[in-house]
Amino acid sequence: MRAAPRDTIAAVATAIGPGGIAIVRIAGADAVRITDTIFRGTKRLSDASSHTVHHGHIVDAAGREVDEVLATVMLSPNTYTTDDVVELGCHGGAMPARRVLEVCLDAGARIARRGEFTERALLGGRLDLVQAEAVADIVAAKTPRGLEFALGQLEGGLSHRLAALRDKLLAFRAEVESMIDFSDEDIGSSTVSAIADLGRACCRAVDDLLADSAVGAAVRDGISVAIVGRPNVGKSSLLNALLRRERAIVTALPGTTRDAIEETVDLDGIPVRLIDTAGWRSSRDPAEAEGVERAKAAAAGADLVLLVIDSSTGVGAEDRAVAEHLDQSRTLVVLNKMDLASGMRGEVGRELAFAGGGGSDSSSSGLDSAATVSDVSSVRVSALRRDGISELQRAISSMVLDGRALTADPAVTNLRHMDALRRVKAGVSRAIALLAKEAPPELAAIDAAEASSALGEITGETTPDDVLRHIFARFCVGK
Ligand SMILES: Nc1nc2c(ncn2[C@@H]2O[C@H](COP(=O)(O)OP(=O)(O)OP(=O)(O)O)[C@@H](O)[C@H]2O)c(=O)[nH]1
Ligand SMILES: [Mg+2]
Repeated sequence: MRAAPRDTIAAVATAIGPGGIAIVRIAGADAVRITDTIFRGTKRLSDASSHTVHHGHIVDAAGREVDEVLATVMLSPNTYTTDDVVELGCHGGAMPARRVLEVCLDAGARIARRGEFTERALLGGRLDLVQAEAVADIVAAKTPRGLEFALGQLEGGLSHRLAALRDKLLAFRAEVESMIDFSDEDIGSSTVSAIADLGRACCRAVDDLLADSAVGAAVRDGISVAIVGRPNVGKSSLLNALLRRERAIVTALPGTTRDAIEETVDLDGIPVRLIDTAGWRSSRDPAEAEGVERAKAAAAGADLVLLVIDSSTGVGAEDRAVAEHLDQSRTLVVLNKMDLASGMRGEVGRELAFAGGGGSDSSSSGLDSAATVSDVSSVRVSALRRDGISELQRAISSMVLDGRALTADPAVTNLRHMDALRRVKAGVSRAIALLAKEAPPELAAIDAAEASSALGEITGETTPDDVLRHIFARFCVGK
């Protein structure tokens, strides 16, 4: 994968379908020569200067006109892939770009793999792996906030901070390795503690990078929230209230919702996939029974569960039966129909026993302040009147972000980066511990080297090829 020969690749770079224009991108050593064989314009593209646009027609091998195009010529090295690139702006729609691509392939270009243009930018040293991944994040961004984070990453925000960490880590490694060459007498305890200080500085830098990464991951990848509860408590009404439109059918009859309904909303920049589910009850109707099974599966798979209770009737046996399946730490109780409730007071925690994550009577959770544990997180709303919905939204984000501020601007958004950074810290910490125990410095050097290699995986220096392939498989063709 690394030493890819710069053969000439081509792909349609725009989405297939009706549109104003469509672009076929050609990149490689022969990009201009190949395009010249199919381009008829006022001048040959080989005579064109870099970054110029030329009007003309694409013709097939039989000399038939395929489309009228604008050809943009961009010469190496100041191009997206770093090699010569030609972009053919065709008429929009599915056919013109597809036909132009076919003619390019007949003329000697090879169809590009997913993400291959960006992969070449990586191989050409124009982007590091973090920036290449940011390109995919830009394409996949689901909220304006997600786009903002990805653009910051493409512009090198994270790469610069990782470079600073690498310098610290190299200094630490160099000191640890230099200890190998000295005899025990030469290494005083003050030397060891100075080296350990360097290591601790690396750990602090990792902690800084990881701060607010949960926010970053939520913004980049989104979260899923399942709305569950017994029939008729107002789950579908709540979905509609959160979406601010009448998406799901609401009726006064229990058992209205059968299949799970999913919709995504932007909650302070976090793409939240809301899943409205069938009311939980045992039913002989096979369709409803299947719906209940799906509701249980949605609750098990969701990042957060909204357990909806009808506060006009209070907590009953059916509500308790639902709660028994839920993990309290991932559950937010929504007391709906507050407009009807005469006075249901807090303390719902005492009436609900959850499957896990602590409950009203779970002294086994290891927390000694049982009083606070018994108070499950709950929010009062009226889905019908749209009251309390913004409080609910705030409660959702604060649970997802574990109380962290939504205004934080995280450095790290990608789970792969988080995992590698944790391994950097683990390696450095192990090395520090070995030094403190006066173990042979060779052992500490191994751990320090592992930390370095984990850091290199983030930027692409030491990323295994299968991981690279996996990363680029996420890309679109033509990117
Ligand atoms: N007064 C009042 N009625 C509500 C409120 N929320 C929902 N309802 C009513 O409760 C009934 C059931 O609402 P749905 O949203 O269909 O309830 P559901 O939980 O989705 O029901 P199933 O899909 O059958 O499980 C409807 O008549 C709604 O208008 C509320 O906040 N106040
Ligand atoms: Mg419903």
